[in-house]
Amino acid sequence: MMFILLQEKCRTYGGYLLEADTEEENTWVTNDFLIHPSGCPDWRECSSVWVGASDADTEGTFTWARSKKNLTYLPWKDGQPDDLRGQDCIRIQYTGLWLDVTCNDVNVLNFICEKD
Ligand SMILES: [Ca+2]
Ligand SMILES: [Ca+2]
Repeated sequence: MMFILLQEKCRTYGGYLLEADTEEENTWVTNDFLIHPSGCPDWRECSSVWVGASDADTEGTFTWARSKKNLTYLPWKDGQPDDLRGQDCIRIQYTGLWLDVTCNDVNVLNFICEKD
């Protein structure tokens, strides 16, 4: 599963998958790493990024993969999360707003690892 794979990758780097837990961090990620899909050669690598959280354990309650604590900062796009076909993972869009997405999505490769 893509989500599990990315978490493992971050662990091998001695870190963990992005925990954008404040507006400041979310804005930084959005402004520095994401652009509109029309502006990059490969939209899969520029317009959204994975977040290290999911609602796989309890539908509708998103928790950090690392600490299992509930997310308090959740800047969802209008109409999200919609759990479409069982979406349990999150990606930040170039707008800074979040979408719930399928954890198996292999089309989007962009991810950021954090380190304490
Ligand atoms: Ca869900
Ligand atoms: Ca969704």
